[in-house]
Amino acid sequence: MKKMIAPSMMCVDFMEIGKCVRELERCGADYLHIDIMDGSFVPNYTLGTDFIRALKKNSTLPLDIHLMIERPEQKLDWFTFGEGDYVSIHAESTPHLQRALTAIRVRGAKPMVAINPATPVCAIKHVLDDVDAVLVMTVNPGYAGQKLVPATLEKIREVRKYLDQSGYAHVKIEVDGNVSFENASYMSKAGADIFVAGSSSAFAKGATLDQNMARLRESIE
Ligand code: S6P
Ligand code: MG
Repeated sequence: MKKMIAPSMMCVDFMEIGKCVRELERCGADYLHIDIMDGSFVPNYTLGTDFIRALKKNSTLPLDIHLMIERPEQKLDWFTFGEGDYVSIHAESTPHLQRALTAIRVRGAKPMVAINPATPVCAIKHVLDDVDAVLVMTVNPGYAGQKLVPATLEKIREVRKYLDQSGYAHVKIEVDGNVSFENASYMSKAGADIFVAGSSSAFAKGATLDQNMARLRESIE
């Protein structure tokens, strides 16, 4: 399976967004990862509905929308997404997880279920028919620039094994949080397919975006 990179738009210099999106298209980004935070499910606010609309209008890259919001099933219509886009929602964010994932599929996008570092793998067991991917959070969601929670490396391995053994080998694994050049290589070996690239790789200081993307590509392949 081809390994994919999804640069995190919350790590972009907001004064240079247009230029940066063009560069990401040129240097082979597979998705644009967009963090949506509601100040309740996570202790922060980040990007929003207008930002997604602007990206949809100005880039051909598919989106990877990460909803860190309470009760996402009540808010899906606020967002612009469609065929080819991933939309992830957290298992911890709603008592109606299956309903919410189905609603994403009905709207034409690829549903992804996300789990926080402390959430056990069994939380995804009964929604595997309803997802195209599982997002294993490798930090607690809310901020860029955090340190990897080490136990999540083993968790990636556990999810991959569980998916493969239970007839869901086609379901991809995304990793998000401190996907540094070094960590990305371990994550890849553990079975991750989609890598959210933030301040510890694509946007790391001291090299160009182009150089960082090439280096990340090397560490995951
Ligand atoms: C965190 C968010 C992430 C961050 C990404 C930043 O809550 O979901 O997508 O943007 O983790 O990457 P880094 O390398 O700064 O951890
Ligand atoms: Mg994210």
